[in-house]
Amino acid sequence: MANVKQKLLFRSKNGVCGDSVDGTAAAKSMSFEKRHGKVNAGNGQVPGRRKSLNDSLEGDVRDFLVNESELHTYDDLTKVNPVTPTTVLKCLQARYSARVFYTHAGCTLVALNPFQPIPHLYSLDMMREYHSAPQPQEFKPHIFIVAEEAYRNVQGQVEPVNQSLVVSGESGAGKTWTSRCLMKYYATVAVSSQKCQDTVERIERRVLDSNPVMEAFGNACTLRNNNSSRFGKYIQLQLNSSQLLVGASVQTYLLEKTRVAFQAPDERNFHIFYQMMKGATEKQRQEWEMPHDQKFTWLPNADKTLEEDNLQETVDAMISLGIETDKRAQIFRILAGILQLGNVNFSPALESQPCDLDEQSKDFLKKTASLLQVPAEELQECVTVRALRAGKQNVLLKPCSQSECIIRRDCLAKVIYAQLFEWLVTFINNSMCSDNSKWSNFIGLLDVYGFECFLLNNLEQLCINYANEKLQQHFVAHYLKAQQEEYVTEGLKWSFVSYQDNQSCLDLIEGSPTSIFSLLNEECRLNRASDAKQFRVRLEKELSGNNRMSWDKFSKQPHFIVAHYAGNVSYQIEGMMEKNKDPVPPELLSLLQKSEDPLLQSLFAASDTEGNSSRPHSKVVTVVSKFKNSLECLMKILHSTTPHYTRCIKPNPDCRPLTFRKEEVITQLEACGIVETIHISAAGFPIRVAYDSFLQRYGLIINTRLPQAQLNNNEGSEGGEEDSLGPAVQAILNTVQKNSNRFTNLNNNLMVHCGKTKVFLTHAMLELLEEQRDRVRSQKAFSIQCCWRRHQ
Ligand code: AOV
Ligand code: MG
Repeated sequence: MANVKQKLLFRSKNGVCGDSVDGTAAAKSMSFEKRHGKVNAGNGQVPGRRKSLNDSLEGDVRDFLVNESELHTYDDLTKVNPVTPTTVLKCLQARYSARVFYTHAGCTLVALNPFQPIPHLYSLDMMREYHSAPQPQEFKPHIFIVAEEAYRNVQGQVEPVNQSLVVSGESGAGKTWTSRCLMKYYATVAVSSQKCQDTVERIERRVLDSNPVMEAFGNACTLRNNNSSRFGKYIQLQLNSSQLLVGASVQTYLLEKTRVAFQAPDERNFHIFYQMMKGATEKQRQEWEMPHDQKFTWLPNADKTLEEDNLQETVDAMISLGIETDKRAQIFRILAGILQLGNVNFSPALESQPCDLDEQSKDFLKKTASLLQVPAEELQECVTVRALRAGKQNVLLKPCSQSECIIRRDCLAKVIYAQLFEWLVTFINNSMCSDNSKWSNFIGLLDVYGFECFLLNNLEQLCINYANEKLQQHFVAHYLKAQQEEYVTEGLKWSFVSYQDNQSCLDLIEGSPTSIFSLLNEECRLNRASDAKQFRVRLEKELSGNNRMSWDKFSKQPHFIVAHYAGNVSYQIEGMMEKNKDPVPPELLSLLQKSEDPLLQSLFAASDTEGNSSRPHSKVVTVVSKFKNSLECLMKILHSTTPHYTRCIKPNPDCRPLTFRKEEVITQLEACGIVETIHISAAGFPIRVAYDSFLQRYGLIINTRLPQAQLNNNEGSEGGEEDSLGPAVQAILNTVQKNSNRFTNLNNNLMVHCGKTKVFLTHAMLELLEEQRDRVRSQKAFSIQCCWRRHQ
């Protein structure tokens, strides 16, 4: 309740268009009608189902009730009138042109990517300004408002409540950028002003330094984004009872490890490899077997210069996190070993002989072996010969074909890299994580890979898009459903705005008993030879009735199409099974266990490593099963926190500064459900005030005050307020209506609804109430003054 009160106070102070940071005077002086429209269709009438994507973007501009020159002043998309995809788009475009990058959309924040540095917008002064403001929401929309709201909410009214900041959007939209910005915010405001507390300082530094390390190892240049996150992460910033940042922990999700050994055309490997190649000292080059003229197959597009290619920054961050010199040396040697391995090629196998290696490849293999500190002959044997168990004792050796050798080589690189990444994440956690007794609450920042749709999509994209479906569902469940259900609970009659529920898509992907995941796992367990074909046949047979699933009849490649909330994606079936099984030949694991490199040894010390178990008869835990489990844990955490959603929008596909492409933006607004959110927020009554609070604040309009006894009584009561307080509330509303000369034809019902325990208001109604309250107060102050003068 106090939350509503707080919002209520803030909203009313300066009206709705709070532009106090750079003080857009026009917004403040704008007349009431102009800001809300004469009769705000969005506030009083149920808008129809939103138009489809294909509707003309220019179509309904003539309906636009507000002056287009003022569009950029609309801080909240729910107040654009009428709310249509076109008007919302126009508003965002106008704001973008005016270099305003943040806009509220009811309960979410829309962040447009400027694609160029805007330093003052994120300065320390700006952080402090938002942090110290009594009502930061009065300021211009900003990611710092979301940050500050979460920070203040952690304390909770009754008991502390953990918070989650969920940042979503497509690849390159600005999720990682935003979550870095949020971390900086908390590392600035949630620290003691007594700087002598060096542990606190160390922690905030470490929390920030976890970013460059994780990004160096987990980000890469893709077609969509030069710094694309190839893993998902959820960082929990741990706060103590004094709201100080005392530690952090990070959970990562599904690193795209295939990238180590395969990079799509025009894409790159993980940044760290380029950092090494470009930033190594002469001594390091010798140590890493990396002379200047060396070419690496797994380092394509190395001529592209990125600001991310900064080895020193990564090393400095590693040092700050406490990764010691020895360990760093081991890490870089292992990485250098992986690069050498990528240059090893195999000649086609001659009859029942293992594939041979040419002289160059032999040399690369030797270098790999020396960097990984494993015997070179064993390394060669492991990648070219398969050991088959026959019975308990016997092992049969079978030479691999050329393509099998390549698979084994790649597998070795992937398993090492993935283990190394895991090790780093564990190290970072140990370095940042505070003792359980020292922190009481957390603010979680979720930054997962955005929805992806390439020409060729496989298991990685299916998992990424599945994660996005899950988040979308959480968003829908949390806000849209909750908002509408509250009307029902409060006994309000309300025609629901229809919204896209993606449960059916999730059922198709992960449901039981039959879904893509269940069939995929089953096929993997059966281990059949012609698995791609079989899988396709089963999908078609068992899921053909599902309207979220389809096939392109003309395509020769076995594939299936899923209708995601963000669009259709075609997934190729070839290779999907192998990726799901993700088998690691036991020979490779035992080779790595024999390494003399202490780090590599510890990475593979346990027999069960990240890949699948080396024991042949153990139950295979597939990639999708693991991913599903980790996402379920994440969803549980999210459900236990108060979420705040930020939707990042990529204004153009080429990452060009300050370029706004309407088609690009509207698709994203539709895909992430923003348009529906706006509809529901605007069509509804976004301000809800309990009867007692309402009377407390507005009682003076009719000269009524809520008796203290009544207030006390109502505090613990479960409804029934309407009976006792309803008439007074109604009287206030009637008076406001009567006094309002602007809204002569105002029908209360358009702007206010009385529920069982709360009054539901539109922004317009709130403003009327506040105006009248102010007027009564100044009249009273005036008469007190007069009275006082008379008594002088
Ligand atoms: P993503 O995280 O959403 O994509 P990023 O956060 O990496 O996208 O943003 C992409 C690029 O946009 C960044 O490298 C910055 O150059 C720029 N950028 C984003 N937000 C801002 C901002 N507020 N101000 C200035 N520049 C910005 V992906 O990880 O690919 O889904 O997998
Ligand atoms: Mg990212």
